[in-house]
Amino acid sequence: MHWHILGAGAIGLLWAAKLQKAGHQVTLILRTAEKLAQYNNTGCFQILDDTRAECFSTEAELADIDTPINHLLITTKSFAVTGAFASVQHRLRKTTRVLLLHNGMGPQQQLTEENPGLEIWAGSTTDGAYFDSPYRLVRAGIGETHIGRLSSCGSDTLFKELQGVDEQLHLSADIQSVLWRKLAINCAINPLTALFNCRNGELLKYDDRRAAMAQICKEVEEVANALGIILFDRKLMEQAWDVAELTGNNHSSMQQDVSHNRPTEIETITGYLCRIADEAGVATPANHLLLDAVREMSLSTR
Ligand code: KPL
Repeated sequence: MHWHILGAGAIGLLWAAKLQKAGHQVTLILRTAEKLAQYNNTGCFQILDDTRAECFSTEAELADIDTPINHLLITTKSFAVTGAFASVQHRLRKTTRVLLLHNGMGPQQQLTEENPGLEIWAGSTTDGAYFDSPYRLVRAGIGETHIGRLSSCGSDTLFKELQGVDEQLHLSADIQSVLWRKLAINCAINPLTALFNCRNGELLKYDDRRAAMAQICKEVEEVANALGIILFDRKLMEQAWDVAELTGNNHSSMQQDVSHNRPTEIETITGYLCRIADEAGVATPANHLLLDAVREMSLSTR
């Protein structure tokens, strides 16, 4: 298969490497001529793990050319997904398959609704990697990736064709619930770490932070219940506590975005939760407060 990847961040490059190693052809789609020239200067990216560094010479191009795209993977920040999709829409065919692998919710549902004839998949991953210099990625942990088909058209053969790409890749028959579980954890941790400017584990150390987290979790559970979505087989607060503890030393993605003055994913995390809650008539005052607070702190993506 030939995969085009939009979003050359950590997850995009990890997937480029996995796909290439499994024998697929990969092309990165870069946003600007400047980025393309910068990438072509070295013409490759590196992935480092505990034992070795591997180099991947992956092709790269801009979105606005005309060659068709058969398999499209979007790994941009969630607020950039619909724009990224639009930038290559003229290159998609009836048979194109699209896989969306990003945080938050909203773009997956929007693109599926707006493109009923297209086979659209979504996924959620706990894979971890970070850049220690441009195009040099350090593998921080091997996680699991769950993918599932969102569109009613198409079939599940894509999953079979992706086997061999990642041993920790799983097919989900209910990808909406998988996305909700990730959303629930992100609602519980990300905005609070941004607000308190702290590491994930530091949410658990103070009474006021724990109380805020418990209230957020309670409201998220009420929304999920109203929609008939089963989150975890225990309280969300217990699950989120464990994630905060396990990733205790990490700075959440939202805390990092705020501290580097970058746009945050608040609109597709707490913003999505609040919008769905309002539509379902479920009160989420603590999440609304947090949404307003993080909007005030971060660059607008609305
Ligand atoms: O997914 C995360 C994020 O930072 O976006 C958590 C689970 C909070 C880990 O840091």
